[in-house]
Amino acid sequence: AGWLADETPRLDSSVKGSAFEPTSPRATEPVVGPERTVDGFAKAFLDELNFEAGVALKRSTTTDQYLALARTIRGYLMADWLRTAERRRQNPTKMVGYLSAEYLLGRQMGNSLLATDLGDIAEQAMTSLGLDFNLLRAQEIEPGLGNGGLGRLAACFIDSLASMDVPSIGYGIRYEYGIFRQTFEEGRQVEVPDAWLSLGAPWEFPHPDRAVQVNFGGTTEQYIDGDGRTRRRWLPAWNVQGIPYHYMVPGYQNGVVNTLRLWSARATQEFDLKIFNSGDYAEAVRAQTFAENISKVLYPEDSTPQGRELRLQQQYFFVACSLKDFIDRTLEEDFDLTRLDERIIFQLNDTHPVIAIPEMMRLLMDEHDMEWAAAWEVTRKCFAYTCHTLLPEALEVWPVELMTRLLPRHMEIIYRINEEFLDTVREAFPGDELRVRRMSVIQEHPERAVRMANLATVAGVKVNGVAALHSELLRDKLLPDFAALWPNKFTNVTNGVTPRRFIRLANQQLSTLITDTIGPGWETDLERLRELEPYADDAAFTESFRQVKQANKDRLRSILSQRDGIELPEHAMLDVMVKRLHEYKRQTLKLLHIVSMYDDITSGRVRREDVVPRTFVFGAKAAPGYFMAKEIIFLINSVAKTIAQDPRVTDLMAVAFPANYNVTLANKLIPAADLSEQISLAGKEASGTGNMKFALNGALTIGTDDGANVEIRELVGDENFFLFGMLEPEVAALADRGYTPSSFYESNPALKRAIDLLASGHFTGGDRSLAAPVVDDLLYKDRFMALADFQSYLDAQARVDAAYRDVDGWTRSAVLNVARSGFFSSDRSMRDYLDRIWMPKS
Ligand code: GPV
Repeated sequence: AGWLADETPRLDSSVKGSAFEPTSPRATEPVVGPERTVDGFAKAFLDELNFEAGVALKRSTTTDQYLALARTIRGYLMADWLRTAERRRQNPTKMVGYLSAEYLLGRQMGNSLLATDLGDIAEQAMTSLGLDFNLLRAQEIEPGLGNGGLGRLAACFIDSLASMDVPSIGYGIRYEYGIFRQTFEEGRQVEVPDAWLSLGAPWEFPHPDRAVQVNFGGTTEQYIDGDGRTRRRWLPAWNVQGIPYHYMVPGYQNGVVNTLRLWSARATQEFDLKIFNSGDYAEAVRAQTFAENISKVLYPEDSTPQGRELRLQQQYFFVACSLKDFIDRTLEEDFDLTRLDERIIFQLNDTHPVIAIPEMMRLLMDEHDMEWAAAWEVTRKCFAYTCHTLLPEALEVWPVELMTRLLPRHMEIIYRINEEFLDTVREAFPGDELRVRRMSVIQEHPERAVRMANLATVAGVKVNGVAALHSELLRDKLLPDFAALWPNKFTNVTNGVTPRRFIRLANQQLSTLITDTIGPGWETDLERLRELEPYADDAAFTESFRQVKQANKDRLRSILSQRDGIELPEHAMLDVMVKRLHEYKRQTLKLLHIVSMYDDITSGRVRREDVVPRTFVFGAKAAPGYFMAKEIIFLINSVAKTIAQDPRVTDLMAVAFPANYNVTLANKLIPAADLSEQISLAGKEASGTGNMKFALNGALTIGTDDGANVEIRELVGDENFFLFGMLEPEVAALADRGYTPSSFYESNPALKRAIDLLASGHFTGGDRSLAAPVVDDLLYKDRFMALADFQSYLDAQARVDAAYRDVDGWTRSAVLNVARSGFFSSDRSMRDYLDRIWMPKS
């Protein structure tokens, strides 16, 4: 019987040594990957296919082959992964815990091949077996576990942390369905579930044996503990299990493989058994579904929180799993939890994981016996908060009623944190009760609710914005009261993007040209792109650079033809606007420019020979419940279709809106672009990261003085950037005066013509009502002042045309954009976080 008991898998990971592999001699024995030769690779592949999948090559499907290929590649990473984990365990130091509800990873295979430098070997091995390597690569459905910029930023950051060998771990949610797949029906967005796991999941490693329990609901009570102390405890009503799934995060050819740990919800066995034993089989299965709903689907709202109960359950679920996971790890080395800040700094990726703060307090006090003061002392050193927005409506608040029902113990803790905090405020600003109300973690109106950004700011060691302008506005406009109290808490870390995925992988030809010109190594030292500057005037180099751009355009044309049946002209300026559909990003301003150009040509206002031919490309998903965003998508598609069918303009303009813009498509689109559209209303886009990817791939930006555009322009130079629009203070002043969009319409003939043409039904089959929602909003609301910036935008577009006609001048500017954008590597962002927030040399 004893023997049997030992064989029973332990589900409680608080049992010492079970949460992580024991450091027995066995764990340090060398792990040897397959041989790095074509034959070695082919043999490993066949082993996967034959012995793991149980399929003969001759009978295998493309899916079988893709899965075997993926498993073969990950086999080469395994030794490095185990070695990295062991090295970190042997030498425990302070780690970075990145807490993010989203990781927009993109395809894994290309990145793994690049990290291991196995691309050529793998390709030759597949060819030797008679298989089409590129067809197999195309099988992968990208893990779309994020909405847009925020999720993709998290993916870039963990790539950089691995490439820089920073001890770190990413924590998040393994959504069974990621961001929806977008299709168009009659020009309108239709959402299809993203069943990304349906073909098998070769990149993940489930560890059901390391499940963690997460509690919800119930009540709290007072009790007297063994030492006669009065304490409080949580009596939860229900619970679920979190199952960790591990993903490899390979560094760039440096032998480091970090871990991304994503949690999946399951019903607890205890829960199950109780109901099963009661005989109610159907009820037991229902309970299981209920639990598994928690990690079922990614909420598709980007920057506009919906305040749904399941969303709060998701947030608490992954945060509770992650904190327990990490604390158990430190306990393994008998670590004193009052010094936890010497082992971890948790970075809060926006407010989504901020419930981690009261959860840490609860763990330390209720589960590890610490007193309030000691627990607070350490908790306030373990978190830092990144804010990613300036839109007040994007700041998460959770109703007290919901919080109390779902997390009653956390609500108590939040009240106490707030009480002590407000005492501090009153001490610093005696008699200023208005200020106290503004700063309180609890809002009273329109309903009592917890302001998550305030909670994060109270508890965090630092609060950072994501671009220089944003960090300033965050400090001075969004959280000025907090800045007055704690000026040193606020800092900036400008975002960045990983050059591995967004230059090396996306733009192989440019990468080769760069390496041929300045030598290798720039992929991990991106400031070295500066060495390209002298070549901006080198005829041979600029000719090659132009050829690379044209090759990328040709590739894009063939992809869009195959993928979407879109046929694009061969020679035209490629003008690209790809990002989530949001009114503040102003896709409608771009649309007004297109309609205006169309009107100029069809009315004969411009001579055809004076027109610079353009291809406009849009990529954008709208949140399924965002009415206006969906109307804008419909209108763009309507304009695209009308233009494609109008012989008066087809040789001069085309509009393409491929459905389902995602990381995979971004990698094909960005390297082909000539012009990058970054046209948000000044003061609304926190940073933008697409803007960086375009500049690094040699597109010129037309943009407002907003977010990271400001820094891009500063670096590449005014003469290599098309600036337009009001500056943020002008926007604020206009808003204060009172903005009436119709006055711009009345006084600007070009604007009036464009809007009238849109409104006329010309693009909507003669039906005016189909264009009305967008047109009326622009005329009577226009919250983001597209009409106010229209003329300035048109003028800037005229400058773009003139610049593009000068082929050499344009190429020079494009080269300088590449050469001067090295600052935007996410490696630099990670350096900044390390120096200013995570490991400051005090
Ligand atoms: I708040 N962002 C996002 O993608 N989702 C969100 O919920 C929020 C912000 C974006 C910002 O809009 C971008 O300006 C920024 O570049 C990006 O986060 C990364 O910081």
